[in-house]
Amino acid sequence: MTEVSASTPQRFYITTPIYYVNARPHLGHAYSTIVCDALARSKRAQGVDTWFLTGTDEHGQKIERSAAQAGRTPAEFAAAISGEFRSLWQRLGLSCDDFIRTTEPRHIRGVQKLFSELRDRGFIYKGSYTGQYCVSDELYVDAPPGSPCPDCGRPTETVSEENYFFKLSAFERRLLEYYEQHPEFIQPEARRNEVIAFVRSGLKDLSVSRTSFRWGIPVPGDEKHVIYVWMDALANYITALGYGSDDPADQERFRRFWPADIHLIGKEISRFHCVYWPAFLMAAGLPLPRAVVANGWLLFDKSKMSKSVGNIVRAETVAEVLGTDALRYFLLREISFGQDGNFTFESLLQRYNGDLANGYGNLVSRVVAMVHRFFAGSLPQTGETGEPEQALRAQAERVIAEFQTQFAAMDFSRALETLWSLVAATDGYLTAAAPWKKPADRSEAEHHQLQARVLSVAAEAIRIITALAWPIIPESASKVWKQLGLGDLSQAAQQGKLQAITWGAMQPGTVFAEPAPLFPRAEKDAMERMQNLENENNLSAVAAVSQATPADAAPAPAPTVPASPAAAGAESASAAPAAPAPENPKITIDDFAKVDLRVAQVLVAERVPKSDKLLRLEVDLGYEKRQILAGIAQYYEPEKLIGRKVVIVANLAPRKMRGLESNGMVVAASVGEEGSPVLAGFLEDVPLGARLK
Ligand code: ME8
Repeated sequence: MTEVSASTPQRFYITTPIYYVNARPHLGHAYSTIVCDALARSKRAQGVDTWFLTGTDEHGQKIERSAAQAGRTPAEFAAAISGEFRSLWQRLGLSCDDFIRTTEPRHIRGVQKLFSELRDRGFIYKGSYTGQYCVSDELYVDAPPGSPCPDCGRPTETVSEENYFFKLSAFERRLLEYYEQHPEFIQPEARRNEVIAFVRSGLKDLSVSRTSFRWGIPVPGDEKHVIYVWMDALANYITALGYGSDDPADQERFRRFWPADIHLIGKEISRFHCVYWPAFLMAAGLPLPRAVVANGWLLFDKSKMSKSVGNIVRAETVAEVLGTDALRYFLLREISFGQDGNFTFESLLQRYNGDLANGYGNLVSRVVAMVHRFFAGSLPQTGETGEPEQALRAQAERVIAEFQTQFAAMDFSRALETLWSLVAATDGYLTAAAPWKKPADRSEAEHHQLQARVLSVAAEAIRIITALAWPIIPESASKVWKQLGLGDLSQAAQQGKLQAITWGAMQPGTVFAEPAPLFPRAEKDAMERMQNLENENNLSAVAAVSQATPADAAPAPAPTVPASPAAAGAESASAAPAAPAPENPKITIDDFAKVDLRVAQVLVAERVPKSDKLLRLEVDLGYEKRQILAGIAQYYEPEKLIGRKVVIVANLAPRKMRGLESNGMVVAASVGEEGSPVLAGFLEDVPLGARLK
């Protein structure tokens, strides 16, 4: 990537995509947000006035439908999931300066102003649209009826509506010129080429309003229309700063930080950010962002980690078992930024144990322990140095320069590889000098001198590694800084006190704090614990989404109900029916026949130790007995289930939870606001093993 240098070295504005609230956050969302957090921290550490924005994208047909499926109003549903994003970012210690929700009045006001501005300037006109629309991607698709969406492959729907159109076609040439003159605008190169090819193939005017549903921001003055969700969403980057506000403080923030330095996004939304967004801004007469940088996809089991594929891993799981820094380090070190990368629990543990526990963590604890043991915790004078010390210093100076260049170019994996070469070199230096053992032919005084030299030099190298690693592993780096007797690293970094990292700043006499564990070695059970947490979560995910109430959500900075009467009307008009109609795509009888549903009788039912959700059942199918784990412990007393006939999915692949294998799944209706499970049963007597078809 090309380093994005800010318009003035004094300020830096970075944004994540705002995430849809149709599903709960997973590692893919955490990845983009962690990358932004690391960049924002690094800028702040250099003394740059930094603004880091994230948030949630809450309008549109997709959210309206997800809410209906969960039996909630869109406003309630959006508040609950948005709250989950916000509290996860807090739990992961992400340093965002603002979190915008598109249902906030400040955003609604700004979007309406942008729409009016574009209409007043003659770039929006009324027409009608008949064509295909993909609800999942909220994308107009230029293809005949019945065509699948070219992006996600799902069926498109035919819409025929009176719409407002944006004159996108008028910007074709200007966009191409802009890409030409600003090669750093779209990164990496592969995305740039795709976008240029798309624009060269010709741009049609874009429909920017919808009339067939209500969950959106009303078009000012024509409120049967809601504004197209992508125009609504993209505008967050300016409305969060204060665009559309009369408050002088907001106007000042907007002047200070716009245009953005980096819009960080996932590669699948490049077109929206690199074509539509700059065209809207050009039409509104606003400056364009300096760079749109796309991360690749995090893959799990070989496909893009996503809720709809059902292959997600949650950031909370990794954070709970290995800590947030382990997650941050892994994502930035393992994935070559800009490309797709695999997530596996095996590689996570390998990196954790290899680089963090045995590498950096072990180095720090050895040096800190020896300073306590041999010098009562007070850093000794270095004294005279020789060739090994000079070599280590030269390497440290090389690493500082290379790391900073690679990090600024967003080549995080190489930057960390470079930095960890200094961990290895310091380790090697320590091992070669072996300050912990005195050879018989060395005098006490000479040995003491060697210990002083080696430990003070190693401590200096650790200081440098730690200062550079802070944006990536802030929690652990802060702990190390304290152990080195240097005080509060986060504060120092946030105040821009790490601007020049040079060799030789450790002062003799500095009093070290007590050693504290950094990265305890992860044993075999760590993997199982993570897998168990994921499996249990999958079991309870559906119920939890429908159980979550706005009260669970972290408080939003502003009220969540739309401010304008029209928007409030839209909200009540879209209140969900009690039993929402299913809207899954149709399947054939052959598809259904693949599911082997059978009658079984519960022989044993008991709680699974240390789990408040799981029951362990032994069931009899007539032709065999088997063990099934069911996430119903909060709803059924185990004793009352014994002898009961239930329906099970008999051909579900076995999986392990809490170390126990589950062979099948018990079928239940998900009922009411709570999504409580109610087990399927029969009025007539049925033999065990009978198939449901
Ligand atoms: O697209 N690998 O929201 P979204 C890497 N609301 N990154 C991933 C990922 C994965 N497997 N899965 C998700 C939207 N992401 C719109 C954006 S912006 C004005 C509106 C990250 O909830 C990645 O950054 O589908 C991706 O672009 C974003 O989450 C998509 O989040």
